[in-house]
Amino acid sequence: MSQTDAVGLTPEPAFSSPTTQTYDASKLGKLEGLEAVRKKPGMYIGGTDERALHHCVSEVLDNSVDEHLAGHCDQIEVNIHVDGSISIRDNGRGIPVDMHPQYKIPGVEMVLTTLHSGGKYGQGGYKFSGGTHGVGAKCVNAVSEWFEVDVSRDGLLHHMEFARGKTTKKLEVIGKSRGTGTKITFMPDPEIFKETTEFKADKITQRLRELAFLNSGLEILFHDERAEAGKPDRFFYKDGIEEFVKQLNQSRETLHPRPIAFRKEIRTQIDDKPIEVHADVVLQYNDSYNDQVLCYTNTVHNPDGGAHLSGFRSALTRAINQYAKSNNLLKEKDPAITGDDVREGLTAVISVKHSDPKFESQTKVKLISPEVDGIVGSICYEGLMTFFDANPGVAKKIIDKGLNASRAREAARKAREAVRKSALTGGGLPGKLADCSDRNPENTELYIVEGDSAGGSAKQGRDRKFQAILPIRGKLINVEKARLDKVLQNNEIRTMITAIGTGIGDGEGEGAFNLEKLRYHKIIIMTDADVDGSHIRTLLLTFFYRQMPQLVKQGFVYIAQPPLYSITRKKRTDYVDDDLQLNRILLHIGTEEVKLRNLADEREFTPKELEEILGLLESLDKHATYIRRQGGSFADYIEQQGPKGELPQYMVKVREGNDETVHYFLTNQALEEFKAANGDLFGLDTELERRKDGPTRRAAVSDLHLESKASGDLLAKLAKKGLAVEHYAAQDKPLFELIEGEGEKATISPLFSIPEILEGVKAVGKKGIQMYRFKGLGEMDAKELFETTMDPAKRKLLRIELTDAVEAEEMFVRLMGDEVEPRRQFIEDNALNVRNLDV
Ligand code: 0RA
Repeated sequence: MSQTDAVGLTPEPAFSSPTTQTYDASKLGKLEGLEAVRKKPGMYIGGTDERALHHCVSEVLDNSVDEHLAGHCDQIEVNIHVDGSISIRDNGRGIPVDMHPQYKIPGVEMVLTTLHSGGKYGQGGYKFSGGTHGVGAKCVNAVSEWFEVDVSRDGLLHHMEFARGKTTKKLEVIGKSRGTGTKITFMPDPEIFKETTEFKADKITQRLRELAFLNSGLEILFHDERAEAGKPDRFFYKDGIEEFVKQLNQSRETLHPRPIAFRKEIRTQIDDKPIEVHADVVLQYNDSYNDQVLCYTNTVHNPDGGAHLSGFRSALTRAINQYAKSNNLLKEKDPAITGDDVREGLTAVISVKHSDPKFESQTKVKLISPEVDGIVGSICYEGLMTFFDANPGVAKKIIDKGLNASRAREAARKAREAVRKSALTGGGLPGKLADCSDRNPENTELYIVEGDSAGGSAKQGRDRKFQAILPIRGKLINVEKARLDKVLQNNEIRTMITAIGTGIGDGEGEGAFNLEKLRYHKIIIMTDADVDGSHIRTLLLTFFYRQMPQLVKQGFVYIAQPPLYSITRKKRTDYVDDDLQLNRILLHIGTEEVKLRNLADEREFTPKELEEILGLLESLDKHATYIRRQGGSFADYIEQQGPKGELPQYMVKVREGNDETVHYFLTNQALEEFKAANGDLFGLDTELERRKDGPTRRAAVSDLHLESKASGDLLAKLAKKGLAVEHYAAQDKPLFELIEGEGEKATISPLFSIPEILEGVKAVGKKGIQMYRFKGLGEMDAKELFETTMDPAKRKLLRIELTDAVEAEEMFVRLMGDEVEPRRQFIEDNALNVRNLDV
């Protein structure tokens, strides 16, 4: 048993090698193909929506993390590429590349294409495994348009390619390698992910940060190559979940500066089967009124808790009451401190690593291994008692907080009762509410609108059959900083609770939350697109999250999305949501206004051809931007085309003092030769190593094989349409003419290069329109407000999804807490909020 103070905790040791396990033929079932995964993606990756898309990244990551847990990997690097694909690289042992004795295919092919479980190459030998026993990567392969793997092993770099789960390029050695590791790159298949195939950087960094917290000593790098160039994000926490707890509490005042940490490793037997359990618990009290306890098993989050949570909770209650009693800190008349009371203001993370964990369901939301309750319970009880004895000042603070909580709980119960009574006796619904006529909650929606003037427009414009309007005024009370009894005295809050109908809180009995009484199945927050609006929206969300969490978790809460711009052209008005859409519309309008003539053959492109060309140029532009950001020039890059039209796969930037030269290489072999001839420059072929300082003459290698393939395809398509590759760079004589207008009045602009086509058309699009940027809801009249934001046929509602407790906590605490700097930083980091900032 080691109970350590936060500062003294040593980094987690790498776990020993996998338990040895003998593999024999009997363990190998029939080889099954991956068609099953494509037919039933729900069964294997949990669906086909955005969540499932990101789940794929987690699946591949889990394999790398398993390598770390087995003690073979301390670095993982994740890159989102400009074409929308993603790669995950680790420095583990590398997937085996030798031939399987029975099936006569390489291990890596077996691991990535066949659904057998366990056995040789099946990763059945891991002591702790977060992944679904290695089925992860093959399922991802099955749902990828293409999938590539690079394995460094035995001094060689091996490469293989797949498409939709089928091998398209057999295993081959494409170069030499130092060290070992695996890199998997995949492009999600739009045939499977019909909603979206676009990776969200914040969803991914969230998981990466969490993994880094849960695996102290593991360094994780992340780079979104689609965004502005810059340093990769680095996640590395020497002190693991202790730093996690500190971060969760970073915007709060804490009761004691150092988190309290316990850890223990246990080997025991269950039904004659040896098991190994490592338990890690860190906790720290803050001055808020909410608790946050996060539970993990083998680095997988268990939102419904389970055995570890119950062991922890009862130990905490027991230890606090025991210490209070034996030190005479409880008075005669004081009520016992309950479990709810000791959790007020508590932040904790429990991380269990278990060699054979049992979960309630496939989704792993709840751990049910019974022995964990006792293991976690005993280390927490003993640890806390030792800590309290050594730190009586902190112990007193914690107990006082518990006593206060217990008194406040009684006050809140009375306040809640009062709200319920006034709702019943006060004639029912609040006067400010304009209710709808339909009484079936499934059909109806409640708009909570900021300000009386927008409220007025909404009342006028709404469809009164199913749309109810509740205007709220001014600043709401900040529920993050006030105790429940105070919150419930606030008028806006009481009105809202009455209108919604469910009551609040998580207790039982009368007045407590009851979902069946929900009066509208859509609760829609509609605020201005400015700082105040975003603040009010966050206050409302915080209130719902704290007091009606089921409402949020079950997806009844929405945010209205008023348009950002209106565009008027030829008397017709369109509404535009964001800058991306604006760009698309400008291009579209431009295409309608111009013709493009190819001077090589004097032929005019048809409008359809022009539209296709612009689409190709937009895609190409992404790759060009990427290469530019890496320090190259796209025109130079294209000029280095090989004899069969192939484009370079590598770029090397050499810097000597202030001089910089850029070299392009068609193949890995050509790169290797250059490396051999310039030995002093190298040892720098990964992003990780590139950042280290080197000799005065330095080189940076960029892997462009994705750009090479994608740009090559795009250029070939453009060439088919008569746009020659050589004309990407500016020429002396004009290549094309952009013609605006008809006959006499037509204006003709000469274009000297291919990229000018895109710019030219966009500029024309801008000319013919009037653009207006909305600032507040009040700027729209009743009809406009209904058409753009409330009409179910046209509006876009953003449903609030709370899949991740950490994310929610972080958002609410940062936005609502006292400290200004984290709030400012958070708003800057979050596109969602930036979109609503009035700039
Ligand atoms: C099967 C067996 C071994 C390692 C792996 C798979 C492995 C898979 C992935 C996926 C991503 N990174 C990975 N790293 C390793 C054991 C290899 C051995 O015993 O050398």
